[in-house]
Amino acid sequence: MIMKKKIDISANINGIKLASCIMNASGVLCTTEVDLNKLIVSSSGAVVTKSCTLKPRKGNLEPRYFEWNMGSINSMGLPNLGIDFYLDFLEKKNHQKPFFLSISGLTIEENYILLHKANLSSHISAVELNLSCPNIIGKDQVLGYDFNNISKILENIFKFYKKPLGIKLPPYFENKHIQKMAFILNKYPISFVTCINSLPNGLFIDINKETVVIQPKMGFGGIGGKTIKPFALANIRQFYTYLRKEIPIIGCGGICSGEDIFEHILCGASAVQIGTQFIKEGVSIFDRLRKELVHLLQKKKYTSINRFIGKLNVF
Ligand code: OXC
Repeated sequence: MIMKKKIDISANINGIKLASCIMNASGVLCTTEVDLNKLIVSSSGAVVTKSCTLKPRKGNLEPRYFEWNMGSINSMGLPNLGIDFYLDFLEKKNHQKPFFLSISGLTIEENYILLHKANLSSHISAVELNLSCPNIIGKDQVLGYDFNNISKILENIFKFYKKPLGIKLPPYFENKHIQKMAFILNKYPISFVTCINSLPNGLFIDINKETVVIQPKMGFGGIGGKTIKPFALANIRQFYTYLRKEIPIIGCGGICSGEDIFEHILCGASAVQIGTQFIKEGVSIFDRLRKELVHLLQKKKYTSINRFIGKLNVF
């Protein structure tokens, strides 16, 4: 009988141990108690919450999400139950899985208040600070593009915030922007970087009706899914090059298969998040992707994902 070697797909995000490197992306089926309970019992390696604000929010008008075979467009507008709901949920819930509280204050001051609250919780593994929501009506600037302010914000945060902090970034399209952002992040005790959020301000059109497909912001919204994988890979690769090696990257964008996960890791991701494809398939996706990744590693004779993180070859 041929004994198959155990394949290790666990991840260690600065001391936060995930049994599987595959988890949900913030925003996807992680808003309500029902959603979170399903994630807890699923085979995802961690639970990430919907980005929360201080007060509960209904979000933008519907229709606000649309998907086609190659991707998705959304302008959800941060519908969430408010930070107290997520902190209370955790307080009551006895479970072992790493839990990432995603926050996205509507102002910088609101982010500070949210972080003060998160600081008091002994149940969260880390905060993922979302600097990249593209869909807030009346706010044109995605914080992650505001290079002048980020340093000051992080400086203020680390004066009082003592728990692990990850930063969720928007996609960048110029090497110099990634270099600049990495230079800023390298100065702070960041626990991880998640890249990328959806590609902001895309437009999808229904050719029969000759209309846009979502209502908010005249149809403009964040693009996710298969279509954005090359941009996710490029951002991961460049951040892997420029970030301090102590800052792991969580890859997000366009993952539909075990092979896609392999590509993210090869570019430099230590773990991955699933967005659009998780909406399509539900929690069973974590099992499918885990199996596909393990199968691929067996074929390639890798015993652990640690063997090839960032080991992409170039000509
Ligand atoms: N990214 C976010 O950060 N937030 C949501 N959409 C998105 O693409 C949202 O709530 O609009």
